[in-house]
Amino acid sequence: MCNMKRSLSGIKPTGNLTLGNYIGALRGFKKVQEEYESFIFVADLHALTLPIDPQALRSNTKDIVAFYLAAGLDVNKTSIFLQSDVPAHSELNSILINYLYMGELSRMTQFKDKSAKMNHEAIGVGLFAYPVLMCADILLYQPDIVPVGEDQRQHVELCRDLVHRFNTRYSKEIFIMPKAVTPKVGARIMSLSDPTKKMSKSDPKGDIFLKDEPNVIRKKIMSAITDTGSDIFYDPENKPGISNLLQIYAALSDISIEEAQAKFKDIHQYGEFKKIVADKVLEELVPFQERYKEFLNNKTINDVLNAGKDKARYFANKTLTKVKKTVGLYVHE
Ligand code: AQP
Repeated sequence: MCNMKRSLSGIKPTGNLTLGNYIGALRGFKKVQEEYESFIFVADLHALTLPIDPQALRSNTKDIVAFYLAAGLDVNKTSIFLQSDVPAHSELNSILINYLYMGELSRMTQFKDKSAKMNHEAIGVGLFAYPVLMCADILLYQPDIVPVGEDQRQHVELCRDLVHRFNTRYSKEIFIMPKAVTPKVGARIMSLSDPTKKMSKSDPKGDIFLKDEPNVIRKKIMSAITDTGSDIFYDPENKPGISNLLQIYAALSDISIEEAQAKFKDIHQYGEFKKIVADKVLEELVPFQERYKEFLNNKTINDVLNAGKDKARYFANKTLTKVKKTVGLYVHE
């Protein structure tokens, strides 16, 4: 058995993946698998928390697997699987839902943001309880780290509270304490049309989609909202648009914001700056898109998912059994 530390993360197939998903999550998964035994899943059950067309859900799911492979996930290092292929996620969810509180769940930013746009009477229970399922997703694999973008940090913090509560209640280390790991640069990519808002696949205004044609990506960057000045420096409060583009450039160049800023100190035209940012985005995304198309059209996806499912079920069932015994459920052969 492998003694490496473990990592777990996932993406929900609610729409076309964005540059935010790429920089905040996907891009980091490849690095993580070099140091951690890695589990990466498609959070398809989470996608049901808001109404979604079944056909779109299926094709988004396949897309994400192809994106994982295109991002360089190696099936010998990372188990890639579907959440719905591992029944233990739903089973652990049924247990953990009794260990989290209404007050905690109602304070989650994602729930508040998404439900604010809805008629109170029609807010789905699944949307409210989303973080419980996310706790189950994480804890089944006993990961040391959970690589996510900044918006998911709060859910991982809630999971940490749950681990503390659960382990204390049963006076045993049933769950290992997971830690959210966000990228140093690019943990919250903002919308290009409103850089005070997160770039989000379910609110697609101002998004760069990973499937956008290169000319569309360039056009979107060239018309990104900025302020009226002409100097390039990082000031998210007063220059959110320029700061967002700097962040994108720095993240894709694997340099700090300060280094990116220094690079542009002699440029005093936003147009010239945007062109360099667009070149950088395309340099990264064009080969990525080619690999994605190859994976989407060959037959490896099902094999990858079958192998991932077997490994995930093995680990998940071990944890589930341990939890069932701990809480007093009668486990028998
Ligand atoms: N704008 C972003 N910047 C950096 N990271 C981001 N992530 C999402 N948006 C950004 C990270 O991508 C991973 C997958 O996210 P998810 O699909 O689980 O859902 P989410 O966090 O709610 O992301 P979206 O794109 O906004 O989805 P919808 O619109 O469906 O709710 C996570 O690690 C997330 O932090």
